[in-house]
Amino acid sequence: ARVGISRAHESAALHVAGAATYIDDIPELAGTLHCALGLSPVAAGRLLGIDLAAVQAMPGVVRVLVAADIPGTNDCGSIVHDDPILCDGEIRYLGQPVFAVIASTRDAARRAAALAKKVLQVEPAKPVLTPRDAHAGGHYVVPPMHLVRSTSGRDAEGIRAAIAAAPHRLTDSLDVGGQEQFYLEGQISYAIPKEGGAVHVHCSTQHPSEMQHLVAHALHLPAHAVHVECRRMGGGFGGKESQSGLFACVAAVAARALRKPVKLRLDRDDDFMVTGRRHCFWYEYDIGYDDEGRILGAEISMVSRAGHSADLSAPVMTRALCHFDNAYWLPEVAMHGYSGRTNTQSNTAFRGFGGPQGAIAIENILDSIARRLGRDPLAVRRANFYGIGERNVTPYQQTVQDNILEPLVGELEASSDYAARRAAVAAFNATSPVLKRGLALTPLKFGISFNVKRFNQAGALVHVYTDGSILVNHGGTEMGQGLNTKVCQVVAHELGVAFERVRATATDTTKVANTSATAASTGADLNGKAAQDAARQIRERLAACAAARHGGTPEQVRFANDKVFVNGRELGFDVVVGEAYLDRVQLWSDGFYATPGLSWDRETMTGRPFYYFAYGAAVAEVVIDTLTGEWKLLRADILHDAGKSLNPAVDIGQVEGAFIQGMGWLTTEELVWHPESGKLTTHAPSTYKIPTANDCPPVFNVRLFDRANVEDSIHRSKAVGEPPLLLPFSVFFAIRDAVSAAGGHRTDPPLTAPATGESILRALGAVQAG
Ligand code: MTE
Ligand code: LUZ
Ligand code: MOS
Repeated sequence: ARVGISRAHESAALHVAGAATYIDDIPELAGTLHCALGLSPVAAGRLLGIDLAAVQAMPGVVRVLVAADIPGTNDCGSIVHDDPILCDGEIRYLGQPVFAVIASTRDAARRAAALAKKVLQVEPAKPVLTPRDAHAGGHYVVPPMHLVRSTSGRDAEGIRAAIAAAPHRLTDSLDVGGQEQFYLEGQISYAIPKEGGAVHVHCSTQHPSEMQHLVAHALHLPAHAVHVECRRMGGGFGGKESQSGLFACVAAVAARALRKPVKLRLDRDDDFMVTGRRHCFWYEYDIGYDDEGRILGAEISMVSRAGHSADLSAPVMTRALCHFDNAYWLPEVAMHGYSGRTNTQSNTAFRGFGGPQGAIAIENILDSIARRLGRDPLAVRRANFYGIGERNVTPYQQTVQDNILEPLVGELEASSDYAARRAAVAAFNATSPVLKRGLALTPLKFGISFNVKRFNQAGALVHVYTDGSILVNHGGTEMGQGLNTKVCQVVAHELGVAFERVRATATDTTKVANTSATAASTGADLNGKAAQDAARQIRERLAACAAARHGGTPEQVRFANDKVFVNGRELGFDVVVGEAYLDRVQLWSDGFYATPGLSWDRETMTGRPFYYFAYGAAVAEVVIDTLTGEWKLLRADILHDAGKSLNPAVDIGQVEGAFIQGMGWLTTEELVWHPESGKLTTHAPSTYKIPTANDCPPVFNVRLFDRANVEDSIHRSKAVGEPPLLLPFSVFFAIRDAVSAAGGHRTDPPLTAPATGESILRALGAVQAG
């Protein structure tokens, strides 16, 4: 078998040797010019004019481009087309690209672009900066969404009455911050003009087909004249799903205008200032519950900070609403989602895509209910779990078919020694006045598929050469997650050959057309199936050819261990391939896959948006210093469901990475926009703190829950890219537990995320006062 086994990332040796080619490593063609963007110094207003001559006069400057120089459409919007490439007169946020400088060197381009502060004549206006202000003014990037479900046939009004009639009631609000993707390779595009006005763009992107379309529209070209290519990204995390578009378009417009290759590579600070990130959310909720902590009715409003344009904010909000249930059955629920329009960067996809923002709200609610009832939060969580055969329909009407919450959580509870450690934490806290420990177990359920049905398709192309080596190309992109490794494993398995025979090449719009973003964790599910389809067709042709030559039926021919077994004989794979070539058999094939069974009604927000669910759970133990607000993660235990994992080593890497990344979101990564100017003040690693290797807990037990997917996914595996980002909820709620302990568990801490030192001290102040 070539699947189900751990093997190193296909580029691991290149990564560690510094020999993997990223866009900026591609040898530059003679005559290559460099681009930098002039950014708006104000958050809102009108652009009255630009003193272009001053920029043009800077050393090394070849040309300055503005919106009017774009030959086609000035738009790089994803789904909704409301996103100008360069400012069209209306200033939407501080950091918005207004002009592009093309110069002989990158340094010269950047120096000239920095003149933006002086050469732009603007009439500033008062910016709308927070979700609260956007909501108060009714400013949204897409219409509000409502998802209402009642098992007793009530409407939203009736659900409100049910909440009011419940034995207990919880009315509260919560703030959860956004998060910068912080891919190590920043946004970059390198555009090369081709004959007849065509263009070839090397772009660090999760979505080459979208880049192709955006560039085609910007240049007013048919799609066939735009070639987009990406061998790998140095991380994407959702930040290169749509937002690589602006840079691809500017580089392509410049290359076309100057008939020279043009590279646009963002500086880290500019990357922060120009591009969006995870949406911060503000929630207000009203919950009715019983003595056991079971939720009887829930109403919640979620307001996100969408930024200046729609981008992916609508599907992000949809996923947030479809993950408010997380692992729990809600008999009566009314949810309202508002994507607030603000004069800030346009927020976008980030690992989890709204799912984490939806689910953390209910985890906060259950944690509060437990504290109010004086029960262990795990008992309250369990009391609300989805059932099997009953209490198993989600608010959006999808039946949860594959519920493994109880066995998974039970196994983790035992392996992490939860009960004994709960007692040990209590004993520690009883004698420790300053340091307080906290413990939490949180579960997750995450829906797999794009919640936009049409995106759930993929294509692949497999070539077998006459020497028996195999090249696979598919629509997915490699961003470090190991997609190419998995797809190569699938192809090697299908043809019964050694992994080393198979090579994956750059994602390329001229090879597989009309691809979807590599996103929603579906990369291996979709492209693995498409590549399997292509490889299977080649195997069947080889089998027919071998049987014709050597006897027996094609069905009896076996492919394994790099050999072909036919009519009692054992032949090398390359021998059979060579024979097939002589017999004029087609040795390459395309493959295609579309996820079955999906449906979604946008109006009623009901259907089956997800092919299946992935599950997981984590236990975290922390200690906080109640004088300084400092904290430390002492131990984390994780049990995560990757189905029958295609590659356990890669999947465990994804789980560990997502856990630490999500922990950063919920603890140290804080975004601050200046309340008057609207300037993002945290725009570099000096002021924005992501976790490092040192932040891994000293005890970090990560295991996969080895059980086949009930759906016919690729080799019964499950998608693993995003779901584990919800595992570090355990860290946040362990901190909340420790804060609560400082108040003698009498009150429910108003802890906001990220739980920075300041946030912890504020929450401590409240519990100690209460
Ligand atoms: N892992 C690495 N190393 N780098 C990344 O950029 N992106 C994540 C996840 N894991 C990412 C990653 C996100 S946001 C998604 S949607 C998935 O990988 C996409 O890849 P997949 O569908 O192949 O899992
Ligand atoms: N839906 C989704 C999407 O669930 N995840 C995504 O990444 C996505 N991207 C674009 C549109 N819908
Ligand atoms: Mo991932 S946020 O779906 O790119």
